[in-house]
Amino acid sequence: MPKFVPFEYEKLAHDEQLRRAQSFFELCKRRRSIREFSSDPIPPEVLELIVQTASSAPSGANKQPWKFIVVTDSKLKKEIREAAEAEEKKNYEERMPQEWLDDLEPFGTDWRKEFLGVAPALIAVFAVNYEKDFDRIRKNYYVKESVGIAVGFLLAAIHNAGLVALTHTPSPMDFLQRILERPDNEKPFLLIPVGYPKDGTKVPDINKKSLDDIRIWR
Ligand code: IYR
Repeated sequence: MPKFVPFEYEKLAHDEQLRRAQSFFELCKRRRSIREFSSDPIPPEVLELIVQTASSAPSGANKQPWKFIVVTDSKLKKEIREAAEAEEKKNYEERMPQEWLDDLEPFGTDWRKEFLGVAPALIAVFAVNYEKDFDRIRKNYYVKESVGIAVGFLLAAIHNAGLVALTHTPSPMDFLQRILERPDNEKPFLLIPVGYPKDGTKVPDINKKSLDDIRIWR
């Protein structure tokens, strides 16, 4: 028999519901991906709460198939930066087709990833594909979906705490497995530098799609 406990819930009045929905939207729409960081440190207890928030996300069979490696050590950050730049140099100079390079033009990105050395924390998110329970292998379910949702929570928590981040996807990411000494059942998912924006940093002049472009009522 599954064990169930009472669900604590208080229904909001309509005006309060609307006010909260509006203010969360106002908060979220101010979030931007940032590529230039200051090196100001983040209080560790803030980072811990952000990671705990991410881990409150729903996941397939509640397996919570994620690991968050919070890197603040300068030597490790430098090692990660150098490995990421080596891969990205090959991407930008040899592996990416012209269409992709053209699509990235508005963002002004290139193979240089200075932010990986400067940001006070890098959160390397790993997807845990299965768990080893002594000799037994225990499956996780909907791993990519689950970790994607958790990263959404993570980004919202970072933004809510007045910090900025970049959802970075160095590719391929095998170097993170080696440098961060993660076991075979964990695979790198995203690398997220977190911190404060460098004074005077600018962001690309881009917009989100309008509601009419993305929502269909039926
Ligand atoms: N991972 C590369 C390229 C890149 C790809 C996409 I799609 C972006 O939105 C941004 C960058 C890099 O980090 O430069």
